[in-house]
Amino acid sequence: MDKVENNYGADQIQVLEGLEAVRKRPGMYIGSVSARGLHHLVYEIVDNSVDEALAGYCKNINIEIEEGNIIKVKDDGRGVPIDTHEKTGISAAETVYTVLHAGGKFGGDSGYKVSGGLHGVGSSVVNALAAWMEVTIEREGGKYQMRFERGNTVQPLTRIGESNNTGTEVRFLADDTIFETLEYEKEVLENRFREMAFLTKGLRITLEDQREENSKKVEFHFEGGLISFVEYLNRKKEGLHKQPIYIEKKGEVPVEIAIQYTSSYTDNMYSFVNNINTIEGGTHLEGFKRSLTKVFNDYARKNKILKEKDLNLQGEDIREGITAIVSVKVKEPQFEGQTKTKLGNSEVTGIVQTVMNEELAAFLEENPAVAKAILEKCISASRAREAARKARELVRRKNVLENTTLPGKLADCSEKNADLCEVYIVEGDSAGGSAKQGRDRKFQAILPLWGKMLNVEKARSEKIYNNEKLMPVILAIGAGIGSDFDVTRIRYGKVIIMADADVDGAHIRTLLLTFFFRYMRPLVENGNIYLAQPPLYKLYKKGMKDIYCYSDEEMDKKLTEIGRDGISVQRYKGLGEMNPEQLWETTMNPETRTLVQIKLEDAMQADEIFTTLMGDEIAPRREFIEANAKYVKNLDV
Ligand code: TSJ
Repeated sequence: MDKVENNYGADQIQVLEGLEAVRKRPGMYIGSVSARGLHHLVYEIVDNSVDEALAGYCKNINIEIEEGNIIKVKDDGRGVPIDTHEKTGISAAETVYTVLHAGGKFGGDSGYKVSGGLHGVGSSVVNALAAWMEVTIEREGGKYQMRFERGNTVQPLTRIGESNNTGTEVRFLADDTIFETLEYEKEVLENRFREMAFLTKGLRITLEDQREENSKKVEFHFEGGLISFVEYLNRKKEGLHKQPIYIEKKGEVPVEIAIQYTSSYTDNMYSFVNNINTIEGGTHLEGFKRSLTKVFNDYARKNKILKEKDLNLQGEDIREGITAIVSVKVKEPQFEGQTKTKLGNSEVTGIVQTVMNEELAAFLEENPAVAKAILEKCISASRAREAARKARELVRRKNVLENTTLPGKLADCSEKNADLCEVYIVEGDSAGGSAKQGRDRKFQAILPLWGKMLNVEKARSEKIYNNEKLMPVILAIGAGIGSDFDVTRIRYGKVIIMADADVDGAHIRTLLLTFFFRYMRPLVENGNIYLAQPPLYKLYKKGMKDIYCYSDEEMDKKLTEIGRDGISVQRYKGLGEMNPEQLWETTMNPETRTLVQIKLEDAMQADEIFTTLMGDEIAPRREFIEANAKYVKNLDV
């Protein structure tokens, strides 16, 4: 705190200017003022309690969404220090809420703060963006309270009673003049708190949504920590071994890892640094992957599972079907990458590698049956990869011979700059025909799909390369597939899935999205995938321009506006019912259409959605397809 000036007045002015900047440009501090930014406020506050738990002083965190979207967070930690700063005359507690980035400057922390980390912008930012905030601290035999409005202190820290407990409680209402919405989504918060609880073994987090009638408290508390986490992620999959492999090493850089293989064909790895999800991976994940490959190959050779003449298993073979969590704690994490979610500290690679080399090798020695089950799968993955490579070569050679790289049914566009081009993937020949006639052939290409769609969730990659329905999609996009996929080579900036607004259409959409997610992930991450939104209804009347409605609500609204007199309603059952001009006007014309962009920022949720949608269990899938609107929303969050 040595930069605080001796002059109380001047310092206060500086404080207010700081928070005013936050209110002027909130996006700079919390990313956005959408629902996402709103939820960030809660994370920001809860992270402080989690820090207190990491420091070993807090066991319970209780969160409530009160009526009117007021958030309450209460922990049983030591309570924010209340002593008055001798120079400023302001309590330490008040400083936390009113000085930008003041959090973490107090002593006695765990050293691995979540807050002050990636999204740790400090509680003062939340305060600045709250219509009001009320803080209650129990500490040193007393109960203290203070209150702020839009970041300004309206009641400084005051002793309001006695208490034998310790802890911190914060209640706040986000400022509706800043945020687009104040409506919290319970599931979004739940997912976050569940993850927090998995990552902090023993911590008990509860959430109660009092906006609901008969609201119930949900509790997240996992004595198994990361072991519980992988069991949870695999709960709809079939494990190759019962107990997850668990590795933990305390030290300068504490490392915690849990692994469980499943019978699925994809890998599912998540990494964390100081409890922050490193979506782009980084040095810790690199160390993990290197060691995984080495240890399994060494074990397989030593135990003659791989013969001398055999090639080594490759990393991707050894990761097929794996679910793994890698969690490290780093004192001064460097975050890199596009979204600043990639760990850059180079020393961490070696540390994770060493821990894994020792502990995983020891585990395999002690559990030969598990080692054998996993290696059998790796070997068949390796064979499948080899078969896929041959199939791919075949495709390449065929293309060279026939001198055509594009599928026959593709109606390509004339524009050559991929950024300006779009391809509509259309189910069914009749809709494909209308789309071909209705499009603007300068920049819009049409690819009609036919044949049996393959469920990629249940098939290994070699089948994908030979599938008659997916092959045209791969060729049209023109950027390869799987580990070969190169997003810089895509032939269209927008890949638009156009399917009917019914259950079959939902099925096709899901299959294609799953395929893109599993085999062309960068396309999804880049935001190149869109869903076309065909209208559900047409309202028409003599002498009136046709009105198209894209939802029931929109139709109700329009009917109220224009009155029902003499209006006829046509319900579109499929794209095929529209003529080319209508299809252009309602669904394809960039001036008038609506596109839903698919964005997958939460890979974990996406994996679960696709496992549910495409896996073997039928009941959850039916529920999911019935709740189709919600599913698009989930993908969209
Ligand atoms: F964000 C926040 F400041 F608003 C906030 C902080 C919100 C909530 C719900 C909890 C907390 C918080 C802070 N809980 N526990 C703490 N602990 C400390 O700030 C603390 C306590 C004692 C000592 C010490 O050295 O004695 C040090 C610290 C940092």
